[in-house]
Amino acid sequence: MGTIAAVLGDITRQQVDIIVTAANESLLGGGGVDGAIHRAAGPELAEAGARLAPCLPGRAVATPAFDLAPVRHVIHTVGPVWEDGEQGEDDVLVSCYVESLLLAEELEAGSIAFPAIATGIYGFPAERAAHIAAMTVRSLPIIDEIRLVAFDEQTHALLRDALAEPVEEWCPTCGEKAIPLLFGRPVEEARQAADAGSVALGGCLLPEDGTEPRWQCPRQHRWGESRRDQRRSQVALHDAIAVTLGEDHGRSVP
Ligand code: AR6
Repeated sequence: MGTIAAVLGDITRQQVDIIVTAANESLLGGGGVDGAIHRAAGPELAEAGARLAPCLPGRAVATPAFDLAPVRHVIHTVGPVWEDGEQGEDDVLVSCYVESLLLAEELEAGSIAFPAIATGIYGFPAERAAHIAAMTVRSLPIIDEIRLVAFDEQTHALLRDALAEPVEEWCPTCGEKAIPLLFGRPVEEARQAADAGSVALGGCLLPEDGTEPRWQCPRQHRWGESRRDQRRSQVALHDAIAVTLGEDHGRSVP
């Protein structure tokens, strides 16, 4: 497992394999961070984007990074335009981070920098977006170095706090503190975390009643989580493994 950090600065100055831009569906460039990235990468970025457009909200596509080299690729993802929070905006924002991370993994990137997608022109509330960004990348730490780049102090503080926030869960039946529950064959690290008592192993088969429990308490009660909270147990799992392995996430960098 690598590092996930909140960084304050200009994303075009980040020395990483992949920079993510908060694009619009045309991929031709625009204002905000997208404008800065297009200016730094040169006009070929818009030409390459046009060949892949349109890109729907929540999706991500990659192009070369042109003049941003040694950055190898720009990933263009389109965030949700904020309406009232009831139009699926959260899910679209989660999808921006997930799709970008999966694409970066396919491109064998060792490092990636994200801006605070959708929090500028698209109007997504900053605190809610920071929480979603942090929880989503913590639930899917498949790139060695992940930077969440903030352009202002307030966003930096929100991201830093969201990255450091412990994920805790208590049993709805008895109130005891829970640990994340893992089904399937555990990788060696998960087995070690289970030996240390910070992860519960559920065995190879999911319960036949169709439920997918994600948490377990010391009295063996098991329960799932709401769709909205889906990623919390995943984050708890990765955190427990990191602690077992003695890794320091180093989650905040000035
Ligand atoms: N480095 C890092 N972050 C930056 C930079 C920079 N150089 N410049 C701005 N930000 P926005 P959106 C921050 O509006 O809300 C474009 O026109 C900024 O402070 O860039 O997803 C696209 O083409 C904010 O926190 O993206 C779309 O049409 C964050 O980046 C539309 O805007 C995102 O703000 C997308 O809007």
